[in-house]
Amino acid sequence: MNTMTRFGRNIRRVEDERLITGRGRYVGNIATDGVAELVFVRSPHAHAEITGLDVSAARTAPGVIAVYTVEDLEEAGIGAIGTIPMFKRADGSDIAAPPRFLLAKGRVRHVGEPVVAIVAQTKAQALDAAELVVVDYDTLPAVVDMEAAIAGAVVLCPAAPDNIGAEIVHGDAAAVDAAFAAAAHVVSLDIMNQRLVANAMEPRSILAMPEKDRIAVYNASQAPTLVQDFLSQSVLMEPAEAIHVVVGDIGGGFGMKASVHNEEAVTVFAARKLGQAVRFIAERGEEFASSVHGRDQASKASLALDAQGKILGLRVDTLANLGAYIMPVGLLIPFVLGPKILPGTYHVPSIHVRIRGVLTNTMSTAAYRGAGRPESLYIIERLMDAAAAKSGIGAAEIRRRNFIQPAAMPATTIMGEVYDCGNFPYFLEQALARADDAGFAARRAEAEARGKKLGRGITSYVEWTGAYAFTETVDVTVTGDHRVIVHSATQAMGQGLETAYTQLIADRLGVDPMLVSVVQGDTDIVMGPGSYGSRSAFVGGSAVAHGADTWVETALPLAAEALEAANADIVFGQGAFTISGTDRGIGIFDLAGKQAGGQIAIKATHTVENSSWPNGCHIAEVEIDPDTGVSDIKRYTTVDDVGNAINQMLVEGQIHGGIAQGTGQALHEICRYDSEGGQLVTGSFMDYQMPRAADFPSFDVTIDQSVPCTTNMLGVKGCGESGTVAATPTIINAMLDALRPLGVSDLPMPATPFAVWEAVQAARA
Ligand code: SMO
Repeated sequence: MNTMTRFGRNIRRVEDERLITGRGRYVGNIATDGVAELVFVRSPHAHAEITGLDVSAARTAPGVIAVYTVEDLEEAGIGAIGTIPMFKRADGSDIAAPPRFLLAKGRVRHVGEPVVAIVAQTKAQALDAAELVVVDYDTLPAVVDMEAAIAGAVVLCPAAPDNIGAEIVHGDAAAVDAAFAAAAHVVSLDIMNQRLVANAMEPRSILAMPEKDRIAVYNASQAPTLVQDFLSQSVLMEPAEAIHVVVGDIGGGFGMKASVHNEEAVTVFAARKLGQAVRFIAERGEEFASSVHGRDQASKASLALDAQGKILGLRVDTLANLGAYIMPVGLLIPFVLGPKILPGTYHVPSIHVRIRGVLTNTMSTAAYRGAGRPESLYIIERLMDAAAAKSGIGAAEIRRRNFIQPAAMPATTIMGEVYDCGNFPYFLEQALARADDAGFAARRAEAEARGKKLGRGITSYVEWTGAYAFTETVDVTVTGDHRVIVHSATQAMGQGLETAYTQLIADRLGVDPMLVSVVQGDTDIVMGPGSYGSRSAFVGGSAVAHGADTWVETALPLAAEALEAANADIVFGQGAFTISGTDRGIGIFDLAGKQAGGQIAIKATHTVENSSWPNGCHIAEVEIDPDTGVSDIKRYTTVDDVGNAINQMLVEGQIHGGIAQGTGQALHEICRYDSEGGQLVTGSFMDYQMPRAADFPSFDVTIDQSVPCTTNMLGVKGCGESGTVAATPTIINAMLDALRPLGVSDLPMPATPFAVWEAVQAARA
């Protein structure tokens, strides 16, 4: 593989030495002298009226500094947090949801809902005091399953007797009806994208340190400026400038850390109220119960095709579990962001999609790696394989017949999105060759001879990046003492952004990467949307490159002055300005040293033109023991189009992690509530299975840079989530391919050995 890129060398991650030698700086590493610890008393019930609340014993317990309930919040003017008023119910009435208070008010609506906050000198004292809080609950029937919820047995919000908080429809029902009426083949599937827990290695963490006129908030957040805004508007009612949000290293975010949770808000409230530093670091169990969950969408999906296997229409009816309280992105993901890629890589002439957001007695759902795209891609890719099987056309061939062709780019999809570029047929063929298509039949026969079933899943995926947050601001400073400092408000959480930005700036300015420092996570320095929707390299990277160019433009007249030449005669290259046609010049560091203050600093804002569309093809071969249901991923091959890769090693790392995470959904993970009482059944790693290294073969990943993105100056498309989007259908389709000869046509996720064994037994019976 070509290891050179147009951005320079694939340098090793510059952040790793710090991280692997224990010099990472997480919230939990900040010195805690004089820092009070905050813990929560949480609801043990899924649904209950609070009939009595006695915190008096807790207030006088040893070490306790304060005990807060919702009354204290309301006294400070902190009311219910708003939802998204732009969405409506089917009858046009306003979006309906239980009011989200930061601490429960009158009623609890899911297990783990924070009810009381206790601040004490030590965590042990806070936990002891929590034992002394008496909460009287009158339990109510709870509903956690969406079908039961829309039947209205238990009502969470009187304005939504059917528990449908809001509904949205995309597309043209009449056109789809006509397509289905004319179809030669129709396939329909009930598809469950089960609920998942983000499980970042580092739990949610926050430390709030009030100063006289300001407050410093150290928080593991993917979106520091969003935290600042939320605290300013909904918690402290202080101007944003008074709130200094600082983010150090983050031990994984996966979208979950893009939401501001109640716990973080209450911690900041407590610190401000007490005038003292307060910290909250979640326990693992609290992460399971009360960090925003992902997915949880149930779809009835049908695809209509003509006799040649060409798609005529797509119909999807989705119930999206919002939880008890609506988090803003929890609604945007199923309603808007996910459906945009329902057509996938295919020409879909008609579409009709209905999404109903359902209120249940569960934790809120919100962003989780991929955020809507994994759900949608899973739907279309499952349908394509079902159609391939039903029509006998085959998984690769049916895709070939339906791809949006490269010559049609830029292509506007039936969802109204513009794919700027993409060569879907080429990526399929590349991946088939790389995955040894020719040898598959022999491998399958060999497995058969051992009593095993080998299947192959082929996914042609596409997803969007940017999340419509297309603008980013950077600072670039070059100093006389040989440093280049870049400030970006995008936020590293493990991706390697420091490395990617270092490479970009070093390449653009022609300096040694060792001299570059990338500074992120400080709202006093630079503000912006943060990192989510795989936007960092795409939007943030473009802004860094633009910042370098802006720096050169700004410094050029200064160089002309220093060299006593006209601007027009100055050229820039290799870290120096020179007078064109001569050997007279000045290096950027020398030039910076000559300026007042010994540096040249610029601020630059840049906006990319539109979304980008990472795509490609993933192929897995999975072997199943039909007698035990145990599956084994034998091969996993990808050819990924991320546009230009700033650093292939980083991209491969992102793809690897994405495959593991998407496979987690396919085979291992599920967040389960008991349908009777609404208890969280999977509240620890004993009950919630994460994928492990031993579950995977070595991945064969090819980054093909032949189709650069046209919506940004770098030609990059992003890669943080694409592996997750592609892997889930790849694994399940491989398993169904293996089991179809036995009569199995569907598998639930996670497709555990037991689930597979059951499906095989049912088919045999
Ligand atoms: S969960 Mo992603 O940051 O769209």
